[in-house]
This record gives sequence, structure tokens and C-alpha cells, in this order.
Amino acid sequence: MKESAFEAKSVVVLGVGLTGRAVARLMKKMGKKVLVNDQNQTLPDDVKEEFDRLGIQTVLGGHPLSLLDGDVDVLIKNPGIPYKNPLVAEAIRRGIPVITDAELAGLLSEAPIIGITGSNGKTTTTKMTDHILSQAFGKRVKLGGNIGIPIADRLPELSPEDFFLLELSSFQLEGTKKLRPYIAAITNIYGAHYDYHGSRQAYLAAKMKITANQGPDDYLIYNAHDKELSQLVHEHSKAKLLPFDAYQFFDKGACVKDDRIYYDGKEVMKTTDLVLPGVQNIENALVALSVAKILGVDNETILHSLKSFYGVKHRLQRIDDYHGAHVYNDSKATNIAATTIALKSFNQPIRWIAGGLDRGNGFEDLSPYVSHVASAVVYGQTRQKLADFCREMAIPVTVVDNLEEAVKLTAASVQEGEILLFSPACASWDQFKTFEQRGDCFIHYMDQLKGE
Ligand code: UMA
Repeated sequence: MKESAFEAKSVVVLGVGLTGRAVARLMKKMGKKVLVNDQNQTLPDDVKEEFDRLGIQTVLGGHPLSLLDGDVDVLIKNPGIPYKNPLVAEAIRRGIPVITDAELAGLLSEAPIIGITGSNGKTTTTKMTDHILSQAFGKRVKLGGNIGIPIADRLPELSPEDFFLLELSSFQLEGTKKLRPYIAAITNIYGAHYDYHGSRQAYLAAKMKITANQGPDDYLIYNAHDKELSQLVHEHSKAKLLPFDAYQFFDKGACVKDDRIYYDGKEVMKTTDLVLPGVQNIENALVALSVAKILGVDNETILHSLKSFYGVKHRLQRIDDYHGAHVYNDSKATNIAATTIALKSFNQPIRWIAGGLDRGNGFEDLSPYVSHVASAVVYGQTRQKLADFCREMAIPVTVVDNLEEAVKLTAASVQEGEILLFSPACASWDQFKTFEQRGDCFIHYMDQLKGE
């Protein structure tokens, strides 16, 4: 690590989640004075044991401003903690730098950084990129960031020959000052997280931080179909701009024409070679292959990798076919917007499974996207609401109590060439602990049916 780039001696780490724990561990390893603070009264047993063993001081159950008295050089916060948190606001008032772990990547990484951000699709794009680069460069590719692998845990492993591939959230980017990715990518920009950032302007500004320190030797890949994003990158970036566009052909960068993907005017593959459905996944692939092409990966490796990329677990994840039907686990679709994307991704007839926690909303916003739904099975708290919606849309619907019954009934009706889609459009908490657990159950029920 480039330890000399981080001069602070005394550090307050705010928030203990995955990020804070890894940051505290790293700071201790670097010989810093570390104090960790969290609003929770207690720490999980394994965290407490580790902090005790490493001699990391903790203050729990609130955010006393007195923590900033004395010699605090920097406050490193968990990305999700907002700037209106009193300790963060007070640190800023006192002129104490407030950063996130993404800034540590910028300061300490021995390896060039590839940073991927965007409102939608950043996790899938990052995983796709990892899939291609790992086939080309093997273990030299180190993955981390918002994807669930704390940046601070990976930093000590990096060498200059590696690539540090990061999924970066707007929360992480907002807390950066010197971060300078060699390759940055912005998949798209929709409205998101305004409650945290305060305004759309502030959200956009946070996203643009990914390119703030880039220079003419760096690259910025961006979605040229998004006019606002195009304008922003032209205004703010000094990097080499590399557009991608799933709707129009151009001879520089990645684009699509007549169901074929091109890079710098040369055909790379057919869009139908991609396992994952929908234009959003074509866009994700355009980003991933742009990164790969910048790093000199050949078309054959790109094609082979993208053909074998089955997606990120629970996000419109393709699992094994069932009697000639393609089966998708989209348990991460906890709201109508996510299920809209799933429904829009297919032209084939869909056998749809939906339902879950009732948050009081109706489902009429799905109306424009269900014309190809051949039948539905609905379960959970929202089952009656969903059934009413389906009847209104003339979709044959069956109401059951739980996901297991829904899977059995749907599998019994699905035909060869159709899509069996689990995209619940609801949160999981009426019957499951998390959407991950729900998705695992779906996969398990499908596996059981295949075994029978
Ligand atoms: N806390 C306080 N005071 C506060 C608020 C929170 O002390 O005012 C404490 C909480 O008690 C908790 C900790 O701060 O102990 C926050 O933990 P967390 O679970 O929010 O954060 P991490 O476990 O560190 O997870 C974070 C990312 N979460 C967020 O940015 C909200 C994870 O992204 C990321 O995978 C992980 O770091 C590793 O890098 C998740 C996410 O939802 C998937 N990201 C958002 C998104 O994708 O839209 C940005």
C-alpha cells in the first residue's frame, strides 16, 4: 500500500457495518490510533472479540460530539451514514476531513483502479467485468466496494500488476477527494437517494466525483444514450471519453446495430449471445467489454466470458432451464420498478410468480408491461391485490399461500420456449428474513422439482 499517502495519525471510524470493521482493522494495521463509534449499543460477538484483540477502542450507543475533541485527523464514515448525522456535521464544522473507504482506495491502492458507478446495473456490470477480466488476467483482478467486499480488506493484497475493480455507490463517491480511477464507468443516471444527498444536483455531483481527478491518460466510459449524462461528462471530465450506446451505431466505443455488438466499428458478438435478457443487460455488457478492450482483451475471450455469464444471484439471475423453459430468479425485485424491468426484458410468454409484504401500494403501474404474461401465481400478504390486478388485465391467476406452492403450480403449467419468472414486486419480510433467503428458497424449490 502507498502508506505515505495517508498521513493521518488519529482516526475516528463512524459506523461498524462491513465497511467500518474493515476500515478499523486496516487503520490499526497501519499503526494509527483508532476509535470506532456506532449508534448501536452493542457489537456482534465476533466484532467485539476482534476489536478487543486488536486493541481498538469503541464508543457505542450514540455519537457524542466530544469524540472530536483532541487530536482527530480524519473521520472515516460508513458510506450509508448521512452528512446530517451530528458527528459528521460537527467534524465538517471543525474542519476535520470526512471521507469514505473509496478515498482510501484512491490514496492507498498500489493497483490501477477500475471504478463502476450508476443508478442501476452497477453490481451486474461490475460482476460481468470481473467475469471477463478474470478469464483474461486471472487472480490479478481484485474485486471490491459496494458489491459487498469492503475496499479496506482488499487494499493490503494489491500489487501494481493487479487491477482493483470497484463498484462505487454515490454514497462512497461523495466522500472522496483524491480518488482517480484509471478507468471509470457510469452506467446511467436516474433519480435515486435524494433523501441522502439532499437534491438531484447533489446526487449528480456525487456521481461525477468518479471522474473529478481523472486526466487525459485515464478513461471514462459513459452511456451516450443518456443526454443529461453525456452533457455532464463533457462538462466535467478531463479523461478520454468513451461512449457506449445500445440504440445507435457509432465507430468509436461500444454500440449496437441490428442485434450485433460493435467496438470501434468492429463486430464483437451478437446480442443474443448474452445469457441475460433485456436492453439493460446489453448496456451492462457494453460497459464490461469497453473496460476489457481498453485493457487489451481479445474478442474471443470477451465473447466466451459473456456467453457464460449467468448474472448476479437474485437479480434476474438465470438458473437451470425447466422442461425447455428459461427460469429466472429475480428475488431482488422488492418493488414495482424492479419487476417492470424484468417484465420488459422478455418477448416470450411469461409464467409469473409474485407477492410478498404489503406496503399499501397497488400494482396498476405494471399495466403497460404485462401483455405477454400468460399466467400468474400470487402468494403472500399482497396476493389478493395482485390477483385483482391480474384479473383486471385478463391474466389467468391462481392465489396460493406461499412460495413453495406457487413454484409447484407454475412449473406444472410452463411450456417449452416460455419464461418462468419469479419477480415478486414486493419486499420479502412477510414470509422471509431477506430477499436473499427468499431467492435461495425459490432456487431450492426449482431444484426439488427437477429432481422429481
Ligand atoms: N450507523 C450509525 N449511525 C448512523 C447510521 C448508521 O452508527 O447515523 C451505523 C449502523 O448502526 C451500522 C453502520 O453504521 O452499524 C452501517 O452499516 P451498513 O450496513 O449501512 O453499512 P455496511 O455494512 O458497511 O455496508 C456498506 C454498504 N451499505 C451502504 O452503503 C448503505 C454496502 O452496500 C456495501 O456492500 C458494503 O458497505 C461493503 O462495501 C449495500 C447498499 O445497499 C449493498 N448500497 C447502496 C446501494 O447499492 O444502493 C448504496
